[in-house]
Amino acid sequence: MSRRTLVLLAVVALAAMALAACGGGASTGGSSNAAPLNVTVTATEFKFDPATINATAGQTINLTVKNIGTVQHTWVLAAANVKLTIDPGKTATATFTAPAAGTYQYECDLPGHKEAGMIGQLIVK
Ligand SMILES: [Cu+2]
Repeated sequence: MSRRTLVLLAVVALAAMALAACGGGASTGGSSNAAPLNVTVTATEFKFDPATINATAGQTINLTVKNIGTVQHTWVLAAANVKLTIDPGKTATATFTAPAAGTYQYECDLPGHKEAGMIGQLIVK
């Protein structure tokens, strides 16, 4: 084996290692690389539609809540520290980051509303 061949082999080996390192770095991005989730929830007496939102841990959620009912409602997700208060006929928005994997309840926290059915769940995977 000539000296030139050995040098060539060394260069090829180094290039392969560099590629492997790059590949490893790119794969650590994980779930936070998910595209933002745009979701619109309507609030009426007394429910949210949809009552289930699916997201990925670390995902940015652009939430719009439309109150198409006749009284004021709120949309509260304690796990992400989000609270919106929406007057009838109005729309409110919030942008937040999906928490770690799990199932989290959101609700309208006005007296009696949650009990009447104004709850939903954020399912994070
Ligand atoms: Cu309500």
